[in-house]
Amino acid sequence: MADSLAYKILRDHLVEGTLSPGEEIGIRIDQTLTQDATGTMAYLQFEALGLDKVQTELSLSYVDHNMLQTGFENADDHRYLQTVASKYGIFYSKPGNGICHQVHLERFARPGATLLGSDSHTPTAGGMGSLAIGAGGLDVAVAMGGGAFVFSCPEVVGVELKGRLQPWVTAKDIILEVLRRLTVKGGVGRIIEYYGSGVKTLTVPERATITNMGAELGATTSLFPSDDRTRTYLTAQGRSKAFTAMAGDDNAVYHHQLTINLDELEPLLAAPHSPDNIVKVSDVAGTPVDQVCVGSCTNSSFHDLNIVATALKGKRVHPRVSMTVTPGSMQVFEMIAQQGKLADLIAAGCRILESACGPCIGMGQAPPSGGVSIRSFNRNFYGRSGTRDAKVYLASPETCVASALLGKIADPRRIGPYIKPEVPRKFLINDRHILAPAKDPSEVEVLRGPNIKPLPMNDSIANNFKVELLLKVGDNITTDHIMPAGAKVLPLRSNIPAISEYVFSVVDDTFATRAKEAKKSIVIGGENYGQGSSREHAALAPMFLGVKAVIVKGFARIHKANLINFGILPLTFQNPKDYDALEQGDKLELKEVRTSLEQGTPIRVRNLTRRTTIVAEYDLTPRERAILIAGGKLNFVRLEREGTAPAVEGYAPPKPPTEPKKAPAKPAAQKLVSTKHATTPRKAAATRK
Ligand code: MIC
Ligand code: SF4
Repeated sequence: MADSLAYKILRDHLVEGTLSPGEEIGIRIDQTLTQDATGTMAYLQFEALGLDKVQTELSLSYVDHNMLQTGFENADDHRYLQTVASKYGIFYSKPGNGICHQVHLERFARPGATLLGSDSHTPTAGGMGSLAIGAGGLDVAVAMGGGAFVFSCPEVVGVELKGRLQPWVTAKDIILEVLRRLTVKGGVGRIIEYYGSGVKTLTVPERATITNMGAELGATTSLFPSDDRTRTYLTAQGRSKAFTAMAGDDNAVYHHQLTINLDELEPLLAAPHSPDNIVKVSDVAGTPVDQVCVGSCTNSSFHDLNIVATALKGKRVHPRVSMTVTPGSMQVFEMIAQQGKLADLIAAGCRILESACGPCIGMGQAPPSGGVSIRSFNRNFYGRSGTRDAKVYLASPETCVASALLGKIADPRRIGPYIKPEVPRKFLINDRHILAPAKDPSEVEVLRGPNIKPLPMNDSIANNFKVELLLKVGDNITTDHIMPAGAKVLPLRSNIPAISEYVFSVVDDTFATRAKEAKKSIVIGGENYGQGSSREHAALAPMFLGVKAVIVKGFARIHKANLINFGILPLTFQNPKDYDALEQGDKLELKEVRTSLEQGTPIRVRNLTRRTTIVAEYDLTPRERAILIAGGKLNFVRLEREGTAPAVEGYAPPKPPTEPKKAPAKPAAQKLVSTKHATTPRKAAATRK
């Protein structure tokens, strides 16, 4: 059968299962990346695996999120990350070197490679034909140890691009159009693959804007072919050897298909508070603007800043607007400096920020009360900017700069003739701030500051337990609701007891106190629960507070995997109407949980307050059920190694080695995660709707 590019790359890396949507598959991971806010946990987990060295082709540790150093915490974490990287064979990109996804695209991504990153925007590298997936830190730790990445085989959505963008209409408008059509849950369980005659009109950085923001569709990843444009980009990055031409077959079969005619697109915006709340710029033009921010991993390439600087040259940012510009990497920063574009931005009144996530993750630049902020970023979730009543819109850098000049939301087609950006024939290459690992690891001492607290562990699951329904939330709850970020909370990412105080604080600041009082609790939610970030803290911290299960109408992929990894039951309502019959404060009893998981049957939930019973289902593979019984993945990996993994119907644990190894203290990487477990299709699970 004619294959999509996604399935070609998956097939090349397949180590478990068969490529059939919904089946559990395992793939070999070539490259990994972490960023600091998820990286500290990932490396603590990697250390817990007891290996000498990472087993991947390439692993990188970036520092780009926790850049404010108002206390010792972030600086201590950076030092831990630098030393742990040096010891275990990982390259370290220093703070200031840039945003992980931008730097990875420039210097490391390669067509056809698999990349697993502990950040949901890892699919940025899909702009270069790399199959790049975001995951929780624990999954990345396992991949660094040589273990397969195990997930549910996605369907592939083919997006045909036709024609050519009109002047001032951009790649950002393409992904906003995809979000308009598919919504923030339209990509769940799917890979979005772009093809068609319009593809060749887009440069690699433009493609990367589209694959980056594919994360907002909830997609497993997004992917472009690797073609002459890719070759040009890699050559300009001095990496022509990394080029391979790759594309889906001409008559590739896609599970779903949509076509976008680029000629017909016009500038779009995502209005507050969701990336799929799409409006035309012309619909809201004239709305006064208080802040404009250009940057983030979506739109901070040389291409983007070049356009912004050229549009601002000799002009002035409107007096009512505070405008920030963030170069995505040291490369971009140095290039705009050398070419005089930085001076143009400064002269126009832009506030230049260091190459990092910054305002995108609430690290400074919170807008004024009730203010309107137009950002070239990818997320405008409620509260994420740091000002709860701010109205954050997402747009292209072009729409941002037009709005900054006029002081109101403005269509870039109004600010003059289109500036055709030149595509650099050669980028400025300077990898001095990417540190290679130590030649002699024994000389490296891993330094841990007092902010780094041991990883809390869960217990294996009980058969019956009583819980309090602590919180009932609606649809599309984001990880920014569950575990907020921002300048105050992010420094606590290595300290679960401290960060857990902020769980759900955006919606209910009594949650942590009530959870500790209740000891065992449960949360109820609607559709697409846990969309957004890969932060496993949104599972780890609730686990620490005693949250035993979450019952919702539907989950986002990475968050569901994180719940499983930390032993929280991800359940769904058999009858969605039961959501209405449950109220905050209800006392519930979950019956025969362990037995049900062993047999793959639904779980009965008795409402002790209302004297009713509902049924909760789950869409879990036998291996995932075994992980939940063990109380999470770390316990499970240990039990599997000891040969005492939980007995679950359909799951065959690997046989323990018959002869002890010569060096038993350091198990071989491949043994850490089974490559032999059963691959019973999800569809066969008794619990399937
Ligand atoms: C985000 O954009 O929400 C983040 C911050 O980059 C997260 C990772 C994190 O929470 O550390 C993500 O996208 O995965
Ligand atoms: Fe950083 Fe924002 Fe990109 Fe997340 S979305 S990696 S916070 S720039």
